[in-house]
Amino acid sequence: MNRKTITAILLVSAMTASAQNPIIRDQFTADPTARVFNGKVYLYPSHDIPAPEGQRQDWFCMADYHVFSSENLTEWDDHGVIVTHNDVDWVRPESYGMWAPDCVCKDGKYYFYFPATPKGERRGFGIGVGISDSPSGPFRFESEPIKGVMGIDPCVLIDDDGESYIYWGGMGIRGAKLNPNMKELAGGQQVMEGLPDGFKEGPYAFKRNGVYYLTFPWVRKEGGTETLAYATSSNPLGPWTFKGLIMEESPTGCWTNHHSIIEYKGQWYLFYHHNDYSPKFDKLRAARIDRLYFNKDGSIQEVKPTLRGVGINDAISRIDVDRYSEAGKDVTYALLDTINTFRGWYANLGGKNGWLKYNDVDFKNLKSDSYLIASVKAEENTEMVIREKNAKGKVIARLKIVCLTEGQFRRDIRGRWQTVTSALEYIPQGVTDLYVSCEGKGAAIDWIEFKNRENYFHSPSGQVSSPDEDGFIRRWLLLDPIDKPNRSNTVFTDSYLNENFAKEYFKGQSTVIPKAGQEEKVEKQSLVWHELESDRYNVKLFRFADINKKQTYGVLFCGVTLIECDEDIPNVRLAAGSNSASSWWLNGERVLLLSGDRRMVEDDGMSNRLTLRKGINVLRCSVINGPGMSDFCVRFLKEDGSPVTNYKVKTAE
Ligand code: FUB
Repeated sequence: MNRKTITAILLVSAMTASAQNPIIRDQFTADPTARVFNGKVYLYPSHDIPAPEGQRQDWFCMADYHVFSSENLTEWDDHGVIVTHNDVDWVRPESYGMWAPDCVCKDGKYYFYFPATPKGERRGFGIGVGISDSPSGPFRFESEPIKGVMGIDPCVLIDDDGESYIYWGGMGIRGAKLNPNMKELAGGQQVMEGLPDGFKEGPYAFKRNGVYYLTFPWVRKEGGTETLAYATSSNPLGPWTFKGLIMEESPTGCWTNHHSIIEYKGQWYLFYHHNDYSPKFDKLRAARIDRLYFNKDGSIQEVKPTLRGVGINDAISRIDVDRYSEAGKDVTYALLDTINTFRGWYANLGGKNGWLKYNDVDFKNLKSDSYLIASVKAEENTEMVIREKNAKGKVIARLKIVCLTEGQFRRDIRGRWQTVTSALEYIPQGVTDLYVSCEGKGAAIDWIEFKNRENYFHSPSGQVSSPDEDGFIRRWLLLDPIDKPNRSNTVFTDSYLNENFAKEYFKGQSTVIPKAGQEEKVEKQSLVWHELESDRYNVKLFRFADINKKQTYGVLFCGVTLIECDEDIPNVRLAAGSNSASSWWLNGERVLLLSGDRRMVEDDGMSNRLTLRKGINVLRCSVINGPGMSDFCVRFLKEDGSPVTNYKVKTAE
């Protein structure tokens, strides 16, 4: 048999983590068939794309299939393209008709069923099979479609006794038994009996508590759009008893719906699609999930589509609160960008009913030293309050939003959107719900994210350390920042710096080796020396000041460290970078000045050739900064540019 092997691209990307609908947020996904394999959920959707030139612009256009998988229904891995319309022998190349697929597992083999337009046909569909040892492929594709089947939307049910049945859409919903090889009909096919009148397609069959369920998209009203409906039977091929709706017509006007139903970790889920990312053209759809419940008598409770979807959102991942689980009646939401709709939505809050709730946020990864950031905008100065659970819940944080008018330029603002941060008043425990309200006239919110403060430093252990493998010196004595109230960095000319770096701010500044905890009086300031080891190659001075609750802007930092060498190391250069200007002294002699308003770049400036003497060498630095972040990195380099690492670093003789 002539078969083709299609190699799946392994794990193309990990999707963003927020738990919300739609679930895939970087491409269109329709007709989502979910299956549970090996404890994970695998998703086999169709892949809608905007029609290229030469193709019908007003119709479905699908060239390939991706496979996705998830363990928590929140993070979805894209395993890449498993097959395109140009890869299968019997499929007409460039036919763009890779409609709703399915995949099942039997005896350790995975069978991927898909409709496509056969060669030689302009329209019409056959149903093909690909076989693999893994749910994400690669699949080997049969060179012929399944004989006797013309139609779309295949679905396969494997019964408890090992017999398999295939269902598909085409002049009603049809079904037939499959041969054990899973690629041929075992006998005749039949139209499924007992289903209501009206257009039907997209069958999805499953068995629960000995009852067969046949679920399907159904147009119940003349001129209407598709609902999801179901029927039951005691026989896999019917006749069926119609039971009712699973989901009403799409509120966003999407003409089609198409679904699958799985039980995963004790909960039933409905996968379906709407046209969230393409509100004006419903042939570009997006897969969604909501919980599904059965009544005691086996009937299915109607599922209301939600923005929130399912899954737990880690508090330290972005939380798109505009995909809320509940909201006050005046809350509205809108796309951030009507061209690139994958940028998502924002929610407008304000007034008495300006509240929303986002459920199931897990705080287990949030540490006590944490804060909140949020993307917001406001028409006038206002405050948003994040509480736990409801309007009376404990306040977690307050977001003060300053009204910024369009055109006002700040680095973190696009138009009037801004990122604001807030300290936390309270940290919830475990999984809980968030309640966001706006206590002003009105404001919009896109997302929030809780952040653990990073560690930038730790206390040194042991008397000595070494430079890191790249030669950067991380152990330092740093003095609390000296007040130098510069409002801008443009003043950092050589003459200004020479004067201000040469100035004696405290006694013994250029001669004494301070001790950790030692105090210095600088005018009215009482400053302390801190001994630390930087977690990074660059020493984050802004963070150092912030952690010690000292001023972060308009400051001068002083640092001292000791370089202990077993022998002279000649012909080395001190290479430093700093934000902003800095001055460097080795053994009392100034060896480098980095002037001007600069960012920290490694090896930004280099000294002349130096000798690191046998024994202790004292390295001092001063870094001056107006507004903004401040840091430095420093190392010694050999003549050939490689780092010098054969010495010890310490902070006490
Ligand atoms: O995705 C193309 C077709 O639209 C599917 O095969 C149908 O079920 C409908 O969703």
